[in-house]
Amino acid sequence: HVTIYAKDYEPPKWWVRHVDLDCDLSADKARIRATLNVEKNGSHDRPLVLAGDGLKPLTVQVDGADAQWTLEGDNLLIELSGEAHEIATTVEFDPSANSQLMGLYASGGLLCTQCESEGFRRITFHPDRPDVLSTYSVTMHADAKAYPILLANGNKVSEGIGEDGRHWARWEDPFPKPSYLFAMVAGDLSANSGAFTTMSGREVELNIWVREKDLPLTHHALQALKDSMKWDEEVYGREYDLDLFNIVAVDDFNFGAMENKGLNIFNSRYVLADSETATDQDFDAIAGVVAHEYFHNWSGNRVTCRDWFQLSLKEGFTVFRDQCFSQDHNSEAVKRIEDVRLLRAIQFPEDSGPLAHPVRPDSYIEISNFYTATVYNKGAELIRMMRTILGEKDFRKGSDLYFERHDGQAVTCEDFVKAMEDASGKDLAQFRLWYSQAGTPTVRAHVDASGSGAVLKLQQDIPDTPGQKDKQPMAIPLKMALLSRQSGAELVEERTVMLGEAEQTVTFEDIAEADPILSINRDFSAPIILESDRDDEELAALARVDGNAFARYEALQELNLRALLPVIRGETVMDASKVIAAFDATLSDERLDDAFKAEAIMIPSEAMIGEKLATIDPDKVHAARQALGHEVGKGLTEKLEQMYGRERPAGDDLSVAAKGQRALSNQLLGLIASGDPAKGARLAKAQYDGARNMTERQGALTVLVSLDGAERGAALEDFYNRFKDQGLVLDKWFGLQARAERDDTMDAVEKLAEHPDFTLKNPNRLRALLVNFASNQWVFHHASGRGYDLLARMVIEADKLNPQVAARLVPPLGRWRRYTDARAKLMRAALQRIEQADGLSKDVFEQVSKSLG
Ligand code: B3K
Ligand code: ZN
Repeated sequence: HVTIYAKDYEPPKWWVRHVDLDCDLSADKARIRATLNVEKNGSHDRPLVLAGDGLKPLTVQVDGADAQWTLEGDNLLIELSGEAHEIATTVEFDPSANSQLMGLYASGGLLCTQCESEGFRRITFHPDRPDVLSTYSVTMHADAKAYPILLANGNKVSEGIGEDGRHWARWEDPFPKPSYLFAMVAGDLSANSGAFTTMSGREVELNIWVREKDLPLTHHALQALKDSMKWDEEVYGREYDLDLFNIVAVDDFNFGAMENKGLNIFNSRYVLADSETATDQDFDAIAGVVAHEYFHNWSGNRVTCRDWFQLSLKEGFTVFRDQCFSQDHNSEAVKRIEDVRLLRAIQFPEDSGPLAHPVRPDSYIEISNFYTATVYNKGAELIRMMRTILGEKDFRKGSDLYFERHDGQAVTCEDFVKAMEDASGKDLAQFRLWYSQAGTPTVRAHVDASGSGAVLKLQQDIPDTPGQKDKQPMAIPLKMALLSRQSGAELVEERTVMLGEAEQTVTFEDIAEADPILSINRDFSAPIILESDRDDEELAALARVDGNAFARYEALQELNLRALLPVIRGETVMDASKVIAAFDATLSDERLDDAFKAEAIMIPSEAMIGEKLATIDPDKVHAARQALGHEVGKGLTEKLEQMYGRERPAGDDLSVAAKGQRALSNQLLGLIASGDPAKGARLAKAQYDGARNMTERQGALTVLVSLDGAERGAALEDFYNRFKDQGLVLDKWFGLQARAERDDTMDAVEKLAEHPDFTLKNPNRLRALLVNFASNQWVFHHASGRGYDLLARMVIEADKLNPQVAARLVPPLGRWRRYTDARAKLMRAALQRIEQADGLSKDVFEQVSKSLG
């Protein structure tokens, strides 16, 4: 398998100015005739190289005449004599045999495409690299009955009836685009349609295409689309550019959704929802993904990536944009807390493990493996830090300049930073290290106060990562304040301190109090690990009085960890008193909203606790976390039950307040059950039986699945019978059981993998069972190694069908260095078994070989 290096980038030898496709489509045969107008780039005598993946050319013509060609591996080479030519090729393949779900494939009676990153070469021969931009015209022919709706990018310009019950449609996309944004869909679809009038007064037709029976589930997605269009006009001055915007939902999809120009294709889980079948979290995720894909129209499509090493250019920026959209439509602090939790749960482990890579990677074997939390979520943090450093006004100037300067181009992360620099006049030279240096910086912070002033001492340290050692200090923006211990008043008002040296001190004068408290990395202004020597009293005070909600949450998390870690290390027995007092104060604080309280009383997950340990013993982590939950549940019984007993909002009320109330209520139920499992089971079963929406139902079941007693089985059985025909809800049934914290979960997961409703062919179903299972630390790391065996077996099986999805299951095994010796050995053995499997894809090969290290 070949490694591709960023440093080897060369501009394309040939441009493709226009692509015309004629597609004859049926479920088991697609015949694609492509006509490319190519033009030499500069002066050279190199042949035209068109990438293919599993294709054989049936015909190859140059300027209308049959031409000489050769195949080099999968690639088609054609010698050309002039400066510009018309190249026509024909290929045929079977979409129903495409289990990789890349290129053109069949899903639930539909035909649809997925091209990012390199799927277009599975449809036709083409350079298939993002710096080759072309206009497209596409003619689709298909059976009119089986495929009444024919969609592609851009606008439909003509359509007609053919012979033998077939029909056709012709689409044109006037905006030059890279091939990864190509899309077409054929199927029996119905639309929930709407309209949006843009800021310059143009009317845009909006359609959410689904199977007819699913139409009632599309309202939320359509509203989210309208909200996104408005938000991008207001916040970034970006207007939609075509007269039509289509979204299609498909059941078999490798990830969340895809931003194809004018024709977004979505995993149906990010489109379909009503309150009976989707949780509040699902609703919010739908809005977030709809926004994300819509925002790509500017950050990704109008301005795209020069090469795939620049992936974070579009993904980091677009994640940042969707995070801000969701912050503006919900509780701002709570959305930030959720995003940081995700970053810590997924990106931090990635950054400290064998698969660590910079936000702008230097090399890859398979680019699909780099759609990671580092490129996406840490990438978003980089954009957020730039906004913090520049301020909102200059940041907007920078984004305006970026879009204006690069509209219609394929550019680099460097171009983005340069636009920010040019618009603001600020120097971001050192900041650029965030793009090239992998690893999560640790920052140590300490305050010395004398009674007349205070000195903040800061230190940073960036760990070695695979292929990178001895790193340079980074530019780290730290939002901080110094607070009065008594009143919480800001003795030093909030400001952003730039830490740029390995060690640095900041002096504050005229501080009357001798003992101010440090509030730092407010709003998680930098994606770092903070180590501070604040004592428990200081943390408890911060949790109570800090004016920054995020910082209050952080103080609570830290208090939890301080109760847990010494117990796990065997240094002491559990003392939950400080956590109990802090939770109590938080729950009683009337200035705080319910959504925040729900976050605040969440005990860190086992995985999160593990992150804080050099060597993880999952049994000890589990036992300590259970003990803390039990103490807190017992210690706060009265308050928890009283708050849990409050009246609930209407089942279909999706207001921010109602969502917050339900979230809090479900957290309270969890703590009650931790304190008193029997009572918890009773209350949860009652909530399950009386549930008026999926948030209440799933909340109850989440608690029940980890408990003993008859209630558990009864609720699980009811859930299955109620929802067995609704795939997206059945996914929840698999996921909930895989997340159960029980000593028989390992058995249950092995059984579920044999369940008639389980399949490796549907990525949602596969992830529901296996991703949830592999993130259930205590269960997955079963001392017997059965968890590793099961996952390895599944990776090998799944790889035969769908390498991209299989490769995503590997990282949990790659964490072996962090676990106790016996487990580490078993994990390595599982990786080695995968490595030795016949016909391994390059996707899985890359993840496994790097994981073995
Ligand atoms: N750009 C797509 C992701 C494509 C993943 C390809 N392996 C979805 C998104 O980030 O919006
Ligand atoms: Zn994206």
